[in-house]
Amino acid sequence: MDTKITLIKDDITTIQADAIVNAANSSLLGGGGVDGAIHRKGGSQILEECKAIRNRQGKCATGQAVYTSAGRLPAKYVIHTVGPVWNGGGRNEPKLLADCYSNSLRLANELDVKTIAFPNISTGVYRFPKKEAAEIAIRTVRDFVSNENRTVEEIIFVCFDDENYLLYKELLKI
Ligand code: AR6
Repeated sequence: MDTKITLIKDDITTIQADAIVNAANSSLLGGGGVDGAIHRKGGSQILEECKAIRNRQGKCATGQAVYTSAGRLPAKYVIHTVGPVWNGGGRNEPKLLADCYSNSLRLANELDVKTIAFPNISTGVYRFPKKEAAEIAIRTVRDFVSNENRTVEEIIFVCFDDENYLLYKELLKI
């Protein structure tokens, strides 16, 4: 399949994709940053579904992904993934960040998702260096598209801050 990889600078809660990805924490119960915006604008339905997941499986481990509906957001699903907290890079952070992208895309395939939007996972409160995070995100998404993808036709990187947007623009050469 010919999958498009695109870039925009926007608020991910406004994106009309089949799935948007949330940079959650392992509690799945909300927080600040993009997580706060998704729960605030999406309404209580998302939190109710997150609580049901907690009751079923407990916390969500770093690098893993789960999904809920998107409540009042224009998307169909929210895929919640837990990025690593940056602790200097020696605690498997790069692999765990790559896992966030590949596990979210695997879930997207299971859900028959055609368009998916990613925020810049771990590059806010979790302090992952932005350039390294962008390189990992792009490499992992491209690998997935070449090797595993069945359903996704467009992957959108949604940057919120100028620094990330310019980094992605440079790395994607678009
Ligand atoms: N749309 C798109 N991107 C956004 C938005 C938005 N509305 N708001 C922020 N960003 P962060 P993390 C960008 O801190 O580092 C939460 O409290 C932001 O510019 O949201 O993975 C969770 O509950 C940054 O580039 O997530 C966790 O506890 C990127 O989203 C913790 O933060 C990620 O920043 C997760 O930290």
